[in-house]
Amino acid sequence: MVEELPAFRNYNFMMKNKENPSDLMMSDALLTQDELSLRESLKKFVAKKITPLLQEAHRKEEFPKHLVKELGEMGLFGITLKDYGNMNSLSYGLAMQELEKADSAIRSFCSVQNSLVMWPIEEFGSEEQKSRFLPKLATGEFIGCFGLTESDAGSDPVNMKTRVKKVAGGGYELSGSKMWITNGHDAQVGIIWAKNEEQEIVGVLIEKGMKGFTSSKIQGKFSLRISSTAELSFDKVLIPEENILPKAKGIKSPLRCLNEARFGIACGVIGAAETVFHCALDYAKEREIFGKKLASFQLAQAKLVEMSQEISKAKLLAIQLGRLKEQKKLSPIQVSLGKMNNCKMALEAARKARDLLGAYGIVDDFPVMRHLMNLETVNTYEGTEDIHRLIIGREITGHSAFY
Ligand code: TGC
Ligand code: FAD
Repeated sequence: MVEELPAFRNYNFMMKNKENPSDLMMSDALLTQDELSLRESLKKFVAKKITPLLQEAHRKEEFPKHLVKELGEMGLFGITLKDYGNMNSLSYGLAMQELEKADSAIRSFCSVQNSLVMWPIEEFGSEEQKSRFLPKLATGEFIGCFGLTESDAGSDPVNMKTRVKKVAGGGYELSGSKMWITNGHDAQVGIIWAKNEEQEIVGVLIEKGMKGFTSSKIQGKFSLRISSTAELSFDKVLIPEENILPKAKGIKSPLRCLNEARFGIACGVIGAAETVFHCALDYAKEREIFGKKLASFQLAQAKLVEMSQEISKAKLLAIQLGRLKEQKKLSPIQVSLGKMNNCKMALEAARKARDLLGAYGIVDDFPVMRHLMNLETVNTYEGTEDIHRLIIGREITGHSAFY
């Protein structure tokens, strides 16, 4: 008789981290006590204040607006800004991860407020603009939005049609439109990217109520239903000189904002993947098919293992992105790799989880289909999966496949 190998005699021996099958590489060991504590407090906040609202909000296609102030009170706006949260980059990523365990729309709200509105005001704004907008954005009294995409300029924002021109008597006139703008219908302030008469891209602070500025909420989305998405129109909106971001110049400026948000997404989507994975794992352990537990079939295990493997790898990738960012060594290429890899990973995890749940996978008593539908958007916005592939392709081959 062949002698039994010790590793197989006690299979638990390999699984010291048995309590968390979505962190097989024990990435938590790489986090500081502060990072772990932040995550713990957000976990409780999400479970108590957010998770119970999701089914109804999703059915009604409505963002629970009363949450905005609570998110502000939790310190979730301006997380990394010196005069506000003053936390490190990875803390921001971990916060996005906890929020996205609930729903990508909640994380989106915070991504926009942090990375696409507060960060650019801090980075490109005047002192007056910072004191006018940042305190209100930090508490949630103001909601912000970021308008780069147009109906005919998505992956190629440099082809935007929105224009600002100088007017006699001072100030500028803004004309054009923006499409698919998160929080655009609810925002008190928005950063709108437009070309000036020299064909240079500039950042304009638009405020609710400005004459000629209208917004309409896009209805009937199958994805990110809890997020409010809008089309914005500017019909010769008069913009005072003090609403132009003085330090934003060229396409590079909005792309730098995207680096911030893409990092948050690369971390955030791991949360969605963990939710669908744990849901599928619990389900497979309970569900009986052909007289046996679903989890005991090899094909089911293969799906669960791939999810666990990819989530565990994605966590290490996210931590490395965060640490490089803190050391100011993170390149846009690395951000693209993280956004592309982790969004694809989460989307594939959600598809596998949906499959494992069979028919139950399509109803909203389980969070799986909601996450799956959300992740289709997350894989598209902030640069589609293929755009990131081409960004990396250009870097490693030296050939641009864009034009
Ligand atoms: P390209 O020639 O590549 O670059 C022009 C200049 O910009 C620099 N650059 C960057 N700088 C910082 N960060 C980046 N990520 C950068 N990418 C490029 C570059 O070095 C160059 O600088 P310089 O000094 O040499 O002039 O520009 P391109 O026009 O060829 O564009 C390339 C491309 C396709 C990669 C870019 O346009 C792109 O990333 N497209 C994707 C568009 C996108 O992601 N849109 C997102 C809209 S916002 C959104 O989706 C919010 S979702 C909100 C929510 O979370 O709910
Ligand atoms: P397109 O650019 O038309 O792409 C269509 C397809 O063509 C994609 O598969 C793409 O990968 C592919 N493709 C494009 N170029 C190439 C190429 N060179 N080679 C090969 N394939 C290519 N934008 C904002 O500015 N602010 C926001 O707040 C915001 N929020 C959003 C919220 C939601 C819910 C959604 C869905 C979108 C949001 N967006 C926002 C817009 C988002 O960034 C764009 O949808 C995204 O950049 C893609 O642009 P597009 O939809 O025009 O697709």
